Amino acid sequence: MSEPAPESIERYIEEQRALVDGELERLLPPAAEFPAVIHQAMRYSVFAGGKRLRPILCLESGRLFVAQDGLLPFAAAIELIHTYSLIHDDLPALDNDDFRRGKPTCHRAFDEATAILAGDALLTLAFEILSSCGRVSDARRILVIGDLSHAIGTRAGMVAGQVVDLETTGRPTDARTLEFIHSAKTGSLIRAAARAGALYVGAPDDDLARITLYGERVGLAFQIVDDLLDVFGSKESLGKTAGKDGRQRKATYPALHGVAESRRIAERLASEACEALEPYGPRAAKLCQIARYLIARKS
Ligand code: GRG
Repeated sequence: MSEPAPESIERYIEEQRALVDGELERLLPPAAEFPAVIHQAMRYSVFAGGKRLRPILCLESGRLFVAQDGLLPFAAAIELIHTYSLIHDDLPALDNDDFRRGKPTCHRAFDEATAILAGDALLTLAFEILSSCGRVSDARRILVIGDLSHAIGTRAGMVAGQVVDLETTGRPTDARTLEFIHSAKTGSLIRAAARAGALYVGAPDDDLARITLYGERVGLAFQIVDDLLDVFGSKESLGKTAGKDGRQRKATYPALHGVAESRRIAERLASEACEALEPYGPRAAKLCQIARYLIARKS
């Protein structure tokens, strides 16, 4: 599969990020709208930074099948769900973090009650957007909403991963449980983002299965790299506190498998993600390049 040079994929991702940011700006209530503090907090966390990986995957997977732009509000809604999860993950009762996306966390910049409500509000707004925006049949819209809801819930979804993560912190954790935590906590939303694009454009089952495999591999690889960055990254490069996993005695890939093996696993997963899309040839080059870019990232 012919792939664009890394510098061109970086430029492409930057362009897509700007597209998503424009849509987020359009969809979020203005900061001054009553009651202003909640809209300020929502906007603060959404626009604090962020790679916009999940919306970009959603857009790109839709484009693999059909050239269209009606998917943009769906992609932006996925970023709102992701930002909700970050705000709640940073709360004192969960990870108790002071920095996110290079800035004080939402509960530090505002207060804990506002941060909880801002997370709730972003999650709720996401589903309002998913149910009303875009140009898609009701049947496909419902498929995407159902799929995303499942991905962030308690049945092998994001909340399930977070719960098992909390339960296992400080305890010996086997490889299977660790894979479950990472795939559920982080992988399931990434997988659902990739699936959302394909579902939105009505991709047939065979195509959906390939995109699902791609999203699954990218999602797990992404969290393994996140574990590695926690060991080797700095607060400046990551925009969040580094070295926390070790201090909290969290189950991570480097802790269980070692650094070199964790990197090998992430690289193998990225290759498997690309292989899943081989039937599409050069059309899938961007998705493949994004998978490789994500495991080489430094933030
Ligand atoms: C309902 C209390 C409650 C919790 C919801 C918080 C939660 C469940 C789950 C946490 C999920 C989570 C935060 C997983 C970590 C995923 C991860 C690696 C996030 C960082 O993603 P990036 O690097 O961040 O894409 P940016 O800032 O670039 O968007």
